[in-house]
Amino acid sequence: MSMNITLSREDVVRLCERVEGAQTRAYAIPKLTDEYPNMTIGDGYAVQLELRKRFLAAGHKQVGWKAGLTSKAKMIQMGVNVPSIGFLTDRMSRPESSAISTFDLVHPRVECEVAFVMKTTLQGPGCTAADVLAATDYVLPAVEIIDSRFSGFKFDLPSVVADNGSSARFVGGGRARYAEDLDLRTLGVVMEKNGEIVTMGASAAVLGHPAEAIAMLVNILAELGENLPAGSFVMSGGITEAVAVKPGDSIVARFQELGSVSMRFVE
Ligand code: OOG
Ligand code: MG
Repeated sequence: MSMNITLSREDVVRLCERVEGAQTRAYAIPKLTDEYPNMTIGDGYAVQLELRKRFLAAGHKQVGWKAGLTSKAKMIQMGVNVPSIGFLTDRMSRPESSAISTFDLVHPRVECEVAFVMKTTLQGPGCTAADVLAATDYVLPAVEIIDSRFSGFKFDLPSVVADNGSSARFVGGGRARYAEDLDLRTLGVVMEKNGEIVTMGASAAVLGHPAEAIAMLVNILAELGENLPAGSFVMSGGITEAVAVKPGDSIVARFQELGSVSMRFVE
C-alpha cells in the first residue's frame, strides 16, 4: 500500500472540513475523488488524521480502531479490494440493547464483527496473527453501524479512508471470552432484522481469521508511524455484508460462543 501524500496541506484541511461537516451534520457529499481524481490512499489517511486531531482537540476520546473491507462479502458489496482502517471514539459507542437515533446519520447499515481488546501494545511492521493473539486480553461480539457520508454509499478507497472508513456508531456486547478458549476461525454469526434472518456467515470470512485483520491494521498503523496501544478496542471488520436500517427496525446479531448483541433504531 502506498502512503504517498500528493495533496497540499490546504487541500487536506479543506477535505477534512468537508468530511467533518458531512459527519457531524449528517448529509451526503460526492466522493472526494470526483474533485481530486489523483488522490491516493496516503492522501485519504492524511485527511483521516486531520479529522482525528480535530475530534480529539474537541474533547472526543479515542477508544480504539477498526479494520474495514476485510471480508469478501464487504469487498464485493463496496467494489473495493484493499482493506482500510479507521479510528473509534467514545462518542461513537452505544450501549447494548439501546435505542439508536438515525436522526444524526445519513444512511446507516449494520454489520457483525468480532472485536478484540488488547492487553499489550503492538507495533508493526511484520505483526502476525500469532502476535495479535498473544497481545489480546479478550474478544467480544460487536455490531458496527456504518454510515458512509458519500452519496449512494458509493466510494473508492481514498474517499472512504478520508471518511474514517464510514465509522459512525458501534455496540459491543454479548459475552467476553479469552481468544485461546475459542476457534476464532469458525465462529458462526446470524443477523436478524425485525425477527427475520437477513444475513449469516462465519468469522473465517475475515481474511481467513479475524486476528489477521488486526495484524493488518497494526501493519498499516506502522506505515502511518503509529502503534496499537494496550487497552485498545479493535473491530476486525464485517463478516457479512452490511444491512440497511431505518427507524423502527430492531437488530439482533447472534454469535456462536459469544452471545448476542442487540439494538433498535429510532428517529
Ligand atoms: C466501509 C467500511 C467497511 C467493514 O467492516 O468492512 C467496514 C464501508 O463499507 O462503508 O466497516
Ligand atoms: Mg465494519
